[in-house]
Amino acid sequence: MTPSSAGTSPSLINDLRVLATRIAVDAGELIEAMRDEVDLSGMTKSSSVDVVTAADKASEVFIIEHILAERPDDGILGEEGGDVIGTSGVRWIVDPIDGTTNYVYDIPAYSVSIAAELDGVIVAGAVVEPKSNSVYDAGLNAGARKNGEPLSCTPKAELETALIATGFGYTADRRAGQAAVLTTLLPQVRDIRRFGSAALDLCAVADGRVDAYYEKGLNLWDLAAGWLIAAEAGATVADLRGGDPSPEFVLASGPDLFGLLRDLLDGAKADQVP
Ligand code: LIP
Repeated sequence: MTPSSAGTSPSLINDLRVLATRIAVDAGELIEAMRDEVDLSGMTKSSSVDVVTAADKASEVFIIEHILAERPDDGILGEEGGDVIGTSGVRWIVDPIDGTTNYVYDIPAYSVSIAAELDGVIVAGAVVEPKSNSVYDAGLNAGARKNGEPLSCTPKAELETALIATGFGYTADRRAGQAAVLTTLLPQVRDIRRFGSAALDLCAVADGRVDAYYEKGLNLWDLAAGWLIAAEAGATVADLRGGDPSPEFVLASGPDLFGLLRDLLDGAKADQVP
């Protein structure tokens, strides 16, 4: 369901937004404090290049503890396995460190991403990039902000001068397919950026630092908060088939660019790579 159709009370949305932001800021301070202890031999998950660190796990434990201290009846879905069944109808979707590879290499493009879903609709979210103290937040039908200032995506309406962010999966066959898509796309746009954090890519669309972002193969925790932030900044956020974004595919851009980029990516079979 797109984050635009829930009839949720504005005060609840604001409460969830404030809580997500506060905890994401505090978790960001935690992972920064742990950053210098990280070694490159972090544990791996889906492949030898899909790393997870002690900081990922410590951040998720911290976030879950602080959410449940305030809202003990809520559910939680966490990237590192911190799943909690709730009874309130609110489910928190947590990426304790999005951009873990950047975190391990100390490249300043990693984030804490926390979203609140109510009855299946994302209604509040926060993404914090701790290195630069950048705090993005949004509430359903309540706008998106960066460090308290309102956000708007770009009005870009042509491909030739569009700056496009994207990302790549962790397996060789998917990366080969994604490289083939890039070969089609790159000659037709201004340039490509690969920052390494989907949450920050979506925030970059929201604040106009890129004109669009697409990726195949995200998890819901990579996507949830950034989706709302970009949508509340005026972007269209969807898959290539007229549906909501999902692990299958996400494309986010201003409304006037979306159809052009969707057709180009559809022609390149971007959502059909392995
Ligand atoms: C990352 C995403 C990024 C994608 C990476 C990875 P992680 O999430 O934010 O957009 O390209 O492959 O999935 O694994 O750092 O939480």
